[in-house]
Amino acid sequence: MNSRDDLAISEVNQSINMRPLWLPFTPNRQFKAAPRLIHKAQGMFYETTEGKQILDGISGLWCVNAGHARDPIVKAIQRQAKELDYITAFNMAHPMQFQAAELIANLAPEGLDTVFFTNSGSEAIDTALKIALGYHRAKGEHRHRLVGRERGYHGVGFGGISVGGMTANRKVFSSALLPGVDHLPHTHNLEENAFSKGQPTWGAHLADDLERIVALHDQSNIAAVIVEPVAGSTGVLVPPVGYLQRLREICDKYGILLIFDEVITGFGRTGKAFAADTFGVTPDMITFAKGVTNGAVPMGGVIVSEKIYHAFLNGPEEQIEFFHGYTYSGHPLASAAAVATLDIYKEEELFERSKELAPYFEEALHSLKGLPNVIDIRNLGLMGGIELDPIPGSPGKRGNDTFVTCYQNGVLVRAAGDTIALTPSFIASKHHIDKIIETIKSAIKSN
Ligand code: PXG
Ligand code: PLP
Repeated sequence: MNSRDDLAISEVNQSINMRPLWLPFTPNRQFKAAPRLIHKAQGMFYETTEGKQILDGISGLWCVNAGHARDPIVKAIQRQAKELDYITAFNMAHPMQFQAAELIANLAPEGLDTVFFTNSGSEAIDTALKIALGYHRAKGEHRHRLVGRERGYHGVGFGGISVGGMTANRKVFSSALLPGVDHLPHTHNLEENAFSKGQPTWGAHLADDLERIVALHDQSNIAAVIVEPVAGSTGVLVPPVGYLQRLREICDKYGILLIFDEVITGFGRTGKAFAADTFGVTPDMITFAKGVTNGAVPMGGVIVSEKIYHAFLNGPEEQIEFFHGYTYSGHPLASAAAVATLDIYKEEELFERSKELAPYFEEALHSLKGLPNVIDIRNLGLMGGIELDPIPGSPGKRGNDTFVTCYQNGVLVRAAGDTIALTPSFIASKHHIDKIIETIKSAIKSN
């Protein structure tokens, strides 16, 4: 048998046995028939196993905010692997995870000061939902109901899909979803808000639906509301002006915890550390993942308010306060990657750079208005969505075809159904934005 090194790069794909791997969120048969394989990344670019350069228009998957293969992060991971590979997270710890927690807490809005580590966004959501239930119980209340939102994405755990609102992710599992969950209406409305730049002006009143849910179940039963400040996965839905403020007010009125799922919006995506800062609304908890390590090592977590953390500290000191945790919570490699990543964000002022680039990105995106089948364009910070008119009877096909054409032409975008999502790294130059937009333009014209 050939060793991999003996093979020409173009032969590598054929030499791989693709059968044993089940790829996530992927049409496996179609993919394996025409695979897209990446073996290297640097800065704004991927390299395919055929040696072709692909401009990354989506920061990996909304995570590589500082660009690929950043040297200080690579070195920090290497150093950490050599020094301490693993220590149990239960009743033991290592110094780096405290440093990571402190840096994250320092970036978080005032009052959110305690970090619980997980390994992914999905685990962060399950953790936050459990903290919400535990908080009310610790206070002697038995609030157990949770409120999510239509079209919300909160990962793929049973908690996350229960409060989430992505039909395809829920329908097969509908008999096993958490009980006691209501959903707010989503905020997407083409008639009122199509082609809004930044926050749409119509729709703050949609938050008032929470009043209806409170009236239905009584406030004494409702533990928490969870929303993405800007819905990402569903195709970039920007909150209407005043909407998040209204949610905060209603939660305060009834003693309901407000959770912002900032797995995508965290770490500079909206121009500030968290979308909570961008919108001037402070939740009681923030879930994060992705950008915390620049995508280099899996890590997620929940940032909770002082009030929540202290509510758990009500038993004897030798008693575990929260029966929850993961084998790899605060893993040394992830913690080292997080510290190095947060240092880069600070040293290179990347959140400011994200903010500075946003107006150029906005103009470039909206230059696609008027192209065939473009029915909406939405944006906030370095998040953009271009909604295409679905082909009748084949929802998602136009989006997927556009994604494939862009890839063939050297640009990676993401199709969320028929919405093309763009989320460039904060190190992108205007030239990169231009190339991404030009490639999408010709793909839209040809599909
Ligand atoms: N919450 C939000 C808001 C997310 O965007 C998760 C939770 C789950 O994180 P993990 O690490 O468990 O995947 C996410 C993840 C897309 C896409 O197509 C986005 C995500 C995942 C998969 C696809 O935009 N975001
Ligand atoms: N399943 C079994 C059998 C386990 O022993 C464990 C952890 O010890 C888990 C699942 C959970 O794994 P993790 O802590 O990585 O989430």
